[in-house]
Formats: sequence, structure tokens, C-alpha cells
Amino acid sequence: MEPCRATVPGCRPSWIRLPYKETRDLSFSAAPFRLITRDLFGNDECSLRLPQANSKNFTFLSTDSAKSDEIAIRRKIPPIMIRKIALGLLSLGAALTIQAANTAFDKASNSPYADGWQSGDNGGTGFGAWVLTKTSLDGGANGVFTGSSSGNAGGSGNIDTAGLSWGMYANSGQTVSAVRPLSGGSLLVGQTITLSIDNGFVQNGGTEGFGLQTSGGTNRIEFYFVGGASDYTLSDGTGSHDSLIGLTGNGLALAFTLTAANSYSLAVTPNGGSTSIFSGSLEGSTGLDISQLRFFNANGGNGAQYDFYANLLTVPEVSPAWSFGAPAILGALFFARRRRAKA
Ligand SMILES: [Ca+2]
Ligand SMILES: [Ca+2]
Repeated sequence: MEPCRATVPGCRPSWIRLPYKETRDLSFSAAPFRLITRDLFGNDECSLRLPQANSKNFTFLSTDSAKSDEIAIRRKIPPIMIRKIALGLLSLGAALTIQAANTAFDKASNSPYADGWQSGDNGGTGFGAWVLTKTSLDGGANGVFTGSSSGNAGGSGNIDTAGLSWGMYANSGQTVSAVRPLSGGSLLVGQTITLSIDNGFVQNGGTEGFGLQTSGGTNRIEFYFVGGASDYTLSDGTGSHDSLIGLTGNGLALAFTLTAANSYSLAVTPNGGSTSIFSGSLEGSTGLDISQLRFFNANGGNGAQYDFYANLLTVPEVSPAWSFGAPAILGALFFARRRRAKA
């Protein structure tokens, strides 16, 4: 194994020397992967499967005064026993912090949207910049704007802040998408994304809604309305399901929580209505990341009553009841060491 730079994605394994008490940020373009360590002679010392295999950004802090250890990233190595992992990591003496998606908040009434909503706008805090795309250059067939979501569905409730939401229109077979990346890392177990959507009427052949995606744009879950249907549709790892939540033009508040590597809960509350909570498995293979959200209006219809709106995006602070795994693993290490000492 030739040493190579850990910051180059796809270099397997990628070794990085980590001096005593030094912190290093690492970022990778692919998951899942494993962390391993080795000594100066190139012997593998231990291997640690990340609690969140979909994490792509994280920070190491070396506490090894011997200055002789290296840390590396490997992908798709068969699992080994936790006890071996624990003892190996103890020999390294490293502490690991996994970086979650940043706490974030944004709304349509923030100042970057005062001159309109454009690709590259990045209001609020904690998100990456918007990526807005449309399938036609014809501004009459698809586009985005800011305005009150009370204008759709022939006059309705809204999800506005200071009279504004992010608006999207599409007709004549066109589609407009608005992608918002998370920053700092992908969503970890215990983290939540909240948002509001307000679709108007949706013509037959049209869909309006949102999805959570990998950084490469693969859907992990979607919630949307299909023109001609009675209820909203929820698509997850077991297919597309009737949510039994009927069409509303008044808006809905949604809260998605990653409850395990491939499991979720989704709370959906129509404006003025009661909350429905869904849970299940995510689309795509286990270990894929959730790194962005996408709003879409796919041929929803021509006219204000068919406009789709979104607003109020947050990644809240994580409840103390959740753990990102690293503390639990470190706890297991001490447990393993104590057991060995007693034996
Ligand atoms: Ca703008
Ligand atoms: Ca509305």
C-alpha cells in the first residue's frame, strides 16, 4: 500500500499522518467507507466502521503522543468485531468527532431574495447556495419567483413570512427544480429537516412536492401531489404510498428525522389540521447520504392557482437524547478496556 493524500477522493486507502493533538478535517466524495489506523511499519492496527456510513465529512483529533500513527479511509471492507475495533482504537489513543450537517435556517423573506430568487442565492445560515434549474428557456412555461402562497388554489392559506414564499411554476410539460444543499456534512442519525410547502391545484399529468436526496441527486424520500389524485403520495424504500392526506392549498409543515442509517420518521401537518406521522425505510441502498433537499413543480399547470411554494427551511439543533455514535463507541472502548483489565 503506497501512502497517498487522504484528501484526494477515491484514493484507497488514503493515509494521513496525524501529529499529537492535531485536528484534521476530511471530506470524501463517496460512501460508505471505513476508518482504519496503522503504525509506522504499515501494520493495520484497527478498523472502525463509522456509526454513520453515509458521513462524508468529519474531523479527527489525535491524542497519540507517540506521533507514530496514521489514519486512513477504506471503502467496503468486511466488518470486524467491535472488541477488536475498540482495543485497536485504544492503542491509537485517538478521539473521533463526526461532523453532522450544520444547524441551518432560511426563509423567503430574507434579504438575498429581495431582488428575486436566483440560482446562487444563499440566505439565512447553515445551507449551501440554491441551485435552480428549469427544463425550458421559455419563461412562460417554467420559472421561479417570490410571492404570497395565498395566491394558489384559487385563493388559500399560506406559508409566508412577511408575505413571501419561494414560488415555482411549470406548464407545457416543463419542470422547475430548486435544490438546497446542506453544509458541514450529510444528515446524521437524530438530525431533522423541517420545511413548509404549499402546492396549488395540480393538473392531470403534473406533480408538485419535494424530496430529500444524496449529493448526487438520488432520491431517498419524496412527498408530493399527483394531479388527479385525492391524496398526497409518499415514496420511500417500500414504494409509493397513499398518505391519506387530502389535497390542500393552505400549505403543510413537514419534519423529517433520520432515525437510523436507513430509517426515517416524517411528520406532516396540514395548515390548521392534525399531524400524521410516517416511518419506514429510505429509498436507495443503506449507507447513502442525505445531503440536499429538492422542491419541484413538474408540469403543475398554467396559472397562479397551480403555483407551488416553499418556505421556512431549518436543520434544528439536535436533541440531547440523540447520539451521533462516537460517544457510544468511545464508551464501548472504555468498557472493553475495563473488562480486559479485570480479566
Ligand atoms: Ca436574489
Ligand atoms: Ca396556498
